Amino acid sequence: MATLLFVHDSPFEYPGVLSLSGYLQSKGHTVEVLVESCEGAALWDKAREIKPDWVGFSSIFSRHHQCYRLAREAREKLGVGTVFGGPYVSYFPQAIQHEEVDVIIRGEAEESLLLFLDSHDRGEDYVSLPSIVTKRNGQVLANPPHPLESNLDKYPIPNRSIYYKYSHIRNAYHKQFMSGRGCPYNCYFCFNQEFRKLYDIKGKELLRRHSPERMIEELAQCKSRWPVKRLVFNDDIFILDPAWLEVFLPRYKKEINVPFGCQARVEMVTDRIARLLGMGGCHHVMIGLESGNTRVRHQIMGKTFSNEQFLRAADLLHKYGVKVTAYNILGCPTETLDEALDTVRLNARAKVDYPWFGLYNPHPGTQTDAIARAHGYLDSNFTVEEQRRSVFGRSLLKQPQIREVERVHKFFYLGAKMPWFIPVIRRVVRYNLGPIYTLIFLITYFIRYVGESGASLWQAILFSARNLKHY
Ligand code: B12
Ligand code: SF4
Repeated sequence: MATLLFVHDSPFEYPGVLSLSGYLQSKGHTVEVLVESCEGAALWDKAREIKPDWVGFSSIFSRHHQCYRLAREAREKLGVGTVFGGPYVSYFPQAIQHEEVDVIIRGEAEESLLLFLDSHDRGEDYVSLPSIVTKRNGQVLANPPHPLESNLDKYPIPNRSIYYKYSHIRNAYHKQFMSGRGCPYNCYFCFNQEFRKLYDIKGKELLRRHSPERMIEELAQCKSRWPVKRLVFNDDIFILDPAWLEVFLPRYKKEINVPFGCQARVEMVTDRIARLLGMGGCHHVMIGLESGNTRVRHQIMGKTFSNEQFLRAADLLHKYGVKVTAYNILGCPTETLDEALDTVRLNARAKVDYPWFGLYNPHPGTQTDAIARAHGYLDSNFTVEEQRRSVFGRSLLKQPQIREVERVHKFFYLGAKMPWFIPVIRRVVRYNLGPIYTLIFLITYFIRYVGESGASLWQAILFSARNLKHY
């Protein structure tokens, strides 16, 4: 049976890689993961000992350059083929033109990767398998995706030791879980539009979930083997199905009883849901507010709830002892300085506990990106490949007041926690104070992280030191 080695640089578990490895292992293939930031210089020596047939890369937009670099190294040091998957190459299959990318498997890949490894074992050509993008004699060949699996319980509980052999992933404050896949919304800036296009799906077939029993089993198994202080459900909208929560959360409280975080959509936070979450031991709910300005949120980001709905959702969660994390994006196409400050103000009014704040990163192919291009705020020849910037540094858009908005971003936490400071921020951001902005951002982001994660000061310092290079 084939041996597949996943390599990535970031020091945390990737739920997609966990799911793939659990499924492939259950079918008899050998799967290993090596994390560069944990292995350091020993990475390729360890890889050689594993003797992989293929090296796999789980690509994410803005981390894609790291995947290319590691793939070049893999080919040079191991002399084996490279297979890419994950959201980046799924929506940018042109990545196959890179010399170091041998094969791309688009979309959810449990079945197609299994078919690929099976065909390797039989010594057969993979070129006609579903979801495959590859190149032959200078020609790019791309096949339609394998249909989505509707029964997620078909996939076995992943073997987390492929990651938790590393002490700082094992001991990290959050452990990541997915109870379901898919989102029914269509926000203008989000990858979900591209996901739907890939599968040509309009309805609810996109939404799939593990049964409550299977999810409890996975959590219990993890808790019995490793330290679990907090966990996060990374489903796009964890609260999508109140009936599922009614069954799952009481069992979770009884059998798992670990504080957790989850993602929610404002319109779906009702009194019943907030109560259930509070009773289940939910520590914080992450809500994508994006912008506190109605024009920007509705017309540029495609999220059509009102400010009042957001305030009500935050109140309900607070009423049941659940903290609120709001995801905010500053510097969206056409956003002015005052509109950016509206976002700070709304976080303050809602008493958001952990405001998260990034700068808008254009994703070519999305509606928000098209708005930026239509206004001439983004170079027309800008492609997703060039994107190297993190969401914390500078904006790529060339639009009025963008420098001031970038500086509001650095003061975001202070404004959201001390609204009386917002008029001062409005004045200060006219001046270029150089690294002072960065320093304020780093300190306040650190404070935010400690609060939300519950990490000890020492752990938070270690975590920040490891992740500073992503700034
Ligand atoms: C969990 C999560 C995280 C986690 C874990 C990241 C990870 N690499 O898995 C954390 C919180 C750390 C994170 C961070 C970031 N994330 Co994130 N994250 C998610 C989230 C919510 C769920 C991902 C998931 O586990 N899905 C479930 C699994 C089953 O699906 P999957 O990961 O896509 O994997 C399947 C396929 O893609 C494929 N596959 C995956 N890997 C591979 C590898 C091979 C070889 C093959 C063949 C197939 C394959 O098979 C898998 C199983 O079917 C998604 C949104 C979403 N709903 O997908 C965003 C998402 C993946 N994140 C995104 C981004 C941009 C980021 C950040 C860059 C944010 C930032 N600016 O800092 C960082 C990057 C960190 C990093 N180094 O990876 C974007 C990616 C956009 C894109 N087009 O690439 C997404 C889609 C969110 C969005 N709305 O746009 N993220
Ligand atoms: S609700 Fe969230 S996951 Fe769903 S489309 Fe909008 S931004 Fe994407």
